[in-house]
Amino acid sequence: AGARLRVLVDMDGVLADFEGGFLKKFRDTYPEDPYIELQDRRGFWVSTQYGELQPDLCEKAKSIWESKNFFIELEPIPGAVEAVKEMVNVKDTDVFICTSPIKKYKYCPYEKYAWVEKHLGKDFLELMVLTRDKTLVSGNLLIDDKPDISGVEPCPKWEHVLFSACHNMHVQLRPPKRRLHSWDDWKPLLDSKRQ
Ligand code: DGP
Repeated sequence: AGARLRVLVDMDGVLADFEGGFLKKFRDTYPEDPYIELQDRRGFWVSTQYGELQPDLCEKAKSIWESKNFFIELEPIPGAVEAVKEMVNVKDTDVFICTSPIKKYKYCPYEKYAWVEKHLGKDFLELMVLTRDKTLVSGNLLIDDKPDISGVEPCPKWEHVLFSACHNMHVQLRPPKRRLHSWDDWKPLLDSKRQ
């Protein structure tokens, strides 16, 4: 009672449609090459599965998200913009956007800020946390589509709730780990952390 709830929200796959944006640009850029339908995606790393399909596709996949305008042009995940805009106004709740930039830094970090300003507004720039190690960030809840989140802190205080995405649909979670199936269900999830 009296305590505030701190929610960390991931960007790619949770707020921004990385997988959909990737597939569209991959097909436009390499129309002669095979590709993986979203329903056939397995594993978090896109380049790994493409490399298994055909060795040269690993580098071709990377070239897509390393290109200018990839991150800024991602579409929002359905319901995400509305949910986060509402979440920041929930009583006793602090929201941060916690995202790992790719190591090729020419465009990605800038475009992540630009995306947030474009879709959520200037005030949300205050809430950005860019880190390659999310275990360093303290919070009560981390909403993220990556099944395994690790780093230098062995016991992060947040509960990682897996946001469902095409690549993690078939991942079996070990109890008590749970999912957020879509942005339709975010309010009961936050309420469950307050009790
Ligand atoms: P996050 O969702 O915050 O954990 O960030 C992970 C980033 O990595 C995100 O921009 C998606 C991107 N990504 C997806 N697949 C691959 C991959 O195969 N290789 C690399 N380097 N990045 C990938």
